[in-house]
Amino acid sequence: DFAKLAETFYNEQRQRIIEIQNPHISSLPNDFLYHIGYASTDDLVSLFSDVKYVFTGGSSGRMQKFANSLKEAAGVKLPTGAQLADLSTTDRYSLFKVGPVLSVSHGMGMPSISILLHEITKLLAYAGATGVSMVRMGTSGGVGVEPGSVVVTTTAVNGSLEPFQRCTILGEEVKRTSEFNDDLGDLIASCWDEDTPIVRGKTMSTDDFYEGQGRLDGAICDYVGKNKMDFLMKAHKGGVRNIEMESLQFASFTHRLGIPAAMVAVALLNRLEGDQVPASAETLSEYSARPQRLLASFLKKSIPYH
Ligand code: R2B
Ligand code: URA
Repeated sequence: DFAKLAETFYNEQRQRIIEIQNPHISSLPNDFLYHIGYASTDDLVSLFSDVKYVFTGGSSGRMQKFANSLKEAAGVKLPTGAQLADLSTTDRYSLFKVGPVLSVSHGMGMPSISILLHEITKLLAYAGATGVSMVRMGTSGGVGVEPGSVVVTTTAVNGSLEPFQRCTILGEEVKRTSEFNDDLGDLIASCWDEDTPIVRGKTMSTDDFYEGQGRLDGAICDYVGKNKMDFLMKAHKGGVRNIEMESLQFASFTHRLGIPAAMVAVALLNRLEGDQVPASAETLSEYSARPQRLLASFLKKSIPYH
């Protein structure tokens, strides 16, 4: 149950500092975190040393709404009339802080979330933050799950269904493991108390929404419906329950640095039944509020363990 698992998890994490694995960094007189608009010589300790969670999702509007919805769970009460400000000084990413939580947008796709992860991680390392966990919340295409289901990822797999990311670095291919932290995933999943389904499973992460995810409705398609279904069924048989575009990068980055991370995404549709995202704006917004409610409930239960 939550209490027992949380006790163990937070005992292990509480003292952990963020270790940047780059020997060159320490010789920089100033490190400009260009895309979020901070520098290592800013007073990052007083701004960010109390951060325990980075909750990140694609769109800035959603992350702002989410930040506002977390005030109660985070035990934060703003003076009447005050509002959370976007702390990013650029318009690439939005960054909101609610007590121990950073609610930050990452844009779409792995290149976008990669830049954010490098800079937010350095920011928190410079700030001296301890015991930080990271969670991506998002939307996805379900594979053999009911639309509206919440999927908490075990392992991210690439578009070839392999449990690692292939990165090209200095012209060479490097493979990085893309596992999430199981305890964090279990803790989060245990907080769902609604009747709609929640599942643990693998997430396939691709560099494209259309051909990369086996859709038949892009502007280019050189395969037929049977090829698509064969592949999706193979993915499903291998344990894949949803498809999106960032978890592989997110898992490989956090795994490499030893930062506990989890990934929570609602399935907007079941890809075994179609490709178009059919639901009304109202349904879509209700679906995408599910990961938010789950994380708010997780946060509320977790605060006493910090
Ligand atoms: C899910 O939704 C977006 C594409 O529609 C992408 O950011 C993702 O991972
Ligand atoms: N996001 C994706 O990447 N794929 C989907 O099918 C839905 C949302």
